[in-house]
Amino acid sequence: MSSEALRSCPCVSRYPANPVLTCQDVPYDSTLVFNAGVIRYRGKYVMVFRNDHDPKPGGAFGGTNIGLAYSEDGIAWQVAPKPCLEGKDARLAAQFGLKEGEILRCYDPRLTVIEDEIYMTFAIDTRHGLCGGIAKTKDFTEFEALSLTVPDNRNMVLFPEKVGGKYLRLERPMPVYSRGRDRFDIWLSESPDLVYWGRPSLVAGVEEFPFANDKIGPGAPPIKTDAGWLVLTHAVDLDPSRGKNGWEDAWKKRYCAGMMLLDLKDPRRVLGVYRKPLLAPETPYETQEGFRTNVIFPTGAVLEEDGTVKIYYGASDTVIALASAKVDDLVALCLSKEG
Ligand code: BMA
Repeated sequence: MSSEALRSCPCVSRYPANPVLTCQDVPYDSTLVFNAGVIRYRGKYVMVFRNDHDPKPGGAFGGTNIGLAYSEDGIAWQVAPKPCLEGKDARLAAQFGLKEGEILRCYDPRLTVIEDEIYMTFAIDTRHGLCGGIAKTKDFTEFEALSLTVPDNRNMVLFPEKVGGKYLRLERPMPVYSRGRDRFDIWLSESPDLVYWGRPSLVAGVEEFPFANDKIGPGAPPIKTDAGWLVLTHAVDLDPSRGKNGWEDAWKKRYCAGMMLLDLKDPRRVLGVYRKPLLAPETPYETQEGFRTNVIFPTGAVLEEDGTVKIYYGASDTVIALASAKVDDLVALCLSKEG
């Protein structure tokens, strides 16, 4: 695929004063603040976000942790004084049944409330591969680790309620050995208890998203609508001719936000995929100013009572931005043949 210009869907509006969170808002060591899980819980908005700090030459970072922030309106955020999860925490490794020092970092958190309990899913880089973790928390000070995938799997999101008596998650394994290169798709598995997961099914392949040629992955946890489960995704196209971009020597990918609608009773069944990007990188904070430019990575979505969906996304792996759209428009686009 060539680097043709991609445009965001006219149904979505960016918050004019974006970004809503940057490293300047963080009262501890922080360089890049991005990829945030967001819920509305007991009258407040709660956010967990990826925080990379201590930049090294060549684009690496000395540390990554998960930060925590609260908001009254989902727009103005107050960051808690300390990160809420450090991957190097020996207790966390032990809870997952891993040796001390095995976890290198935790990142890209998503939040879901199920039956009034808070669950966080996140990527875990270990010395022996990249896994997905699920943990439960009451107050973001203590986490109870519930489940760890085998490598390589990440971008896990939980459905906010059981379907057919089972907990469900979307996930994105990375079958490099068998697929030969990045060619990654969205899968679903189910669980009786959030600990044991099985009965995996392929939900959508990258080829279903015409503007992607590389990989797709679940973005925010599914939103329940009358018409089906609305799922925001990321969708990536790769162009080998792309070169220097942002702070990195070379960056050949472009991440857009996409979306699809899954059947309410049988979410393994796709009712429709929107065939164009929901959000494509367009603004300076998405295309020019960041560490790794041309990245829109949606990880949080909150459905408001008036039918507006607040969409939180990492922009350029550097800041957190907000966009909004009407849920009915998003559903209609997933079901339309447009594009
Ligand atoms: C993915 C993850 C995300 C990141 C994205 C774009 O593979 O590492 O954390 O936002 O790439 O760089």
